[in-house]
Amino acid sequence: MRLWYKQPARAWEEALPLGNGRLGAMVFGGWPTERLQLNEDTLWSGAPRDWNNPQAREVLPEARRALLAENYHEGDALCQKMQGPYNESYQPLGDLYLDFDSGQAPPEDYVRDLNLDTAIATVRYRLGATQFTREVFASHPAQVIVMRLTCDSPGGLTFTVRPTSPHPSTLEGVAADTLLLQGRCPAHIAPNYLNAPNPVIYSDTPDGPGMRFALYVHVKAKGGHLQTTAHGLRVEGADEVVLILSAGSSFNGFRNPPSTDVKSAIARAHAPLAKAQGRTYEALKDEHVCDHQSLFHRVSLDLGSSEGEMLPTEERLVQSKHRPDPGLAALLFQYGRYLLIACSRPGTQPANLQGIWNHELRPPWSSNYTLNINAEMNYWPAESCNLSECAEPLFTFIRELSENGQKTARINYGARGWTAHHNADLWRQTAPVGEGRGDPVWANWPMGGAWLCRHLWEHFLYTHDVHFLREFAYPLMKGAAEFCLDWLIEDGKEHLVTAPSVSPELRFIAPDGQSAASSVATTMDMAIIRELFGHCIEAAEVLKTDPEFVAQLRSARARLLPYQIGSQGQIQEWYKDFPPTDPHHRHMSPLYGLFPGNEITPDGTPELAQAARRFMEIRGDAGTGWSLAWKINLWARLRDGDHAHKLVNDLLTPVDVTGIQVHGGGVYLNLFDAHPPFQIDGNFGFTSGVAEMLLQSHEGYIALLPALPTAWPKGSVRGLRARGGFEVDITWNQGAMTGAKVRALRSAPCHIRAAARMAVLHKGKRLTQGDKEVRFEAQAGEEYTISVIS
Ligand code: FUC
Repeated sequence: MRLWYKQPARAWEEALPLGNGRLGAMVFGGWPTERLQLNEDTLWSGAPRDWNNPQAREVLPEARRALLAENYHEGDALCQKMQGPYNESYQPLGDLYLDFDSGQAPPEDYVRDLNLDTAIATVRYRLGATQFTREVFASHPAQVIVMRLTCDSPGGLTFTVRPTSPHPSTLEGVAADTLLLQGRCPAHIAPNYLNAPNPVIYSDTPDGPGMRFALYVHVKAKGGHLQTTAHGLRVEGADEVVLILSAGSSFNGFRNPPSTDVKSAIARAHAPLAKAQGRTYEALKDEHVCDHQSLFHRVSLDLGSSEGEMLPTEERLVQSKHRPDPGLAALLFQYGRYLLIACSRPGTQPANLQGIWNHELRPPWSSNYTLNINAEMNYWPAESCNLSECAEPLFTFIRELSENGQKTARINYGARGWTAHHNADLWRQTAPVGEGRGDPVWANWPMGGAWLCRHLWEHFLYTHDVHFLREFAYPLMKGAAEFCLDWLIEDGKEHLVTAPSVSPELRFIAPDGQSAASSVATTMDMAIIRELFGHCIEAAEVLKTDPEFVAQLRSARARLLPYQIGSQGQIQEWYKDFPPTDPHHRHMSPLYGLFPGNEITPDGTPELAQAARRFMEIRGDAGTGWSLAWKINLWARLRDGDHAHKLVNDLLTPVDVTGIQVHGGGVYLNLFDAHPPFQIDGNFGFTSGVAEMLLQSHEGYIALLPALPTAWPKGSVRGLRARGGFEVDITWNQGAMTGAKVRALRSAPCHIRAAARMAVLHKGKRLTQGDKEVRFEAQAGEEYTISVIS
């Protein structure tokens, strides 16, 4: 459970990520200069504003008329008239540099690593006869980043501590051992994909707009002495040094402009520092490791060992292309869990396109929350991989989005309920962006809220938390469904359809030979709405509420335009069988119902499953990082373990740190997912995909090893979660299950399927047995052993 390297990071994408949900650090491990690139998750440009476009409401009926009359280009032009301003960008906080005196020869025996099991990054090297060690971690309980530097010759540590920021900032020594950096973020940033003359705007008045932030660096040295300089703090001849970093912003909630008084940021940064300062390094470290392991240790995965384990991660990645290394897939699986723990904890912001790790003022796609796949993919592994509480930030985000989304629904479309489009940010922006020139194929897509709601329902399915469903989830789901009810229109042929409707983010070739984005009732729109209505009906039944609303949903659901099968036997993407502009496009939108949805299954809907397979064959395997990850999940749902495994391998392709590509996804040397550029969704989608290969529970039963590839003949997994409230362990050998354990988190019927004859044992007593299938009544808190019988 370790990523390790024999040289410092040469690029940001080689540095190792640490995080406590809120604070992030990328550790470079350099010599003679160490760099920790720092983030705080509320640091964004701008402030809330009105993104809605009242003109949209007048344009909408025209757009609908045009699209129902098959005038797609006119429809696209009208869609653009419904757009509003672009949203803001996630911001870096700064960097902590440690400048070591470099008079000597370069270090020997250099190793840096990230231990996923302890969430500690370590750098070790030798200079002459002296051994140096640095350890860094981001503590969730203490809300600080801690670094300890040691060496084995007395007084051997001499360096300057130098915090900087890419933003306008000031640095001062506030005590003999403490530095305070204060700064401000831009008042506005134009997204990186726009050609803007003046893309990064800072206010130049002292109390002008822009998020304020503060970073404390506290230095505790054993031996030697400290001295404040113009650029930082000089440590001279110490035996051991502990640095404590604490940061805060002036974020004032998504509804309000951030305070322009830096005092609130300073107070936020100071409180955890004051507490941590008085504690020993060992106490902080033990508390951190214990907290991390309380989440991380819930799941273990063993896919067998290989020679690759002996290699530095970089070489291992390259070698895995020639020699099978299933352990590397297990490492990347756990890395996804590690990253989710590090960037999404109750009370923090949800994971954005880069989790919390960003060093650029204009990060790719603003380091947004993009809702037509990416933000959702970030949370795919949360429930299945036993990190349910890490999804809390997403749920809060959904509730907050619904507030602005109600206004967007009403102002832009005259609709009830709430909606969100493709882009969202810290300010919970919900309207279509694009300023009248964005391509409707991504901008004019109002299904973000509806898609997000599946996470609320899934949380209920995994936990059976009725209180959560009643008080939190159902009202949000209902609001999203009300919007969809109002958004649906009659097609004049007995069906309810959506218009304008795009299939993210693929344009089609219209009958005149020109490409177009918008049409009517794309397959994905219909799938999302059908699913949301279905979930609302089920939820209302659990809660015994809203019979009239349920009746409305039922009748509307029955009239939604159904799936169609296209001329090549594939799930059809648009309401007509248009040719796509890019047959190998990265988005798998029409297969929403196969994954993340569960409407299409090989047993339940064999024709659709076959058409989904055909769709995947035509689309091909190549894609961006997240696209490869989506395909792992999709092939797993088709129970084709070998094809899923091919994509597991494809994603484990090392990618250069250059440019944006749409067919060349993989991972960077620090195993961050490469779209490219870095986008964390593929890490989370990968972890989810591996879990789907080993266990599925979306069809009313627990399927053990539904898509085990031949490349993983022997292994074990412990602690995966199944819907219904179960925790499951499985072992297998020679490609066949050898046993399993099920722990019931609640009393409920348990229904298991696997390719084996099974007996269920409880406290040594045989409860039942069956061929390929067993059912029993599970009692809360009890463990059941599934043994394979011949
Ligand atoms: C969508 C995708 C892109 C990228 C961006 C952040 O627009 O189509 O590939 O992932 O989001």
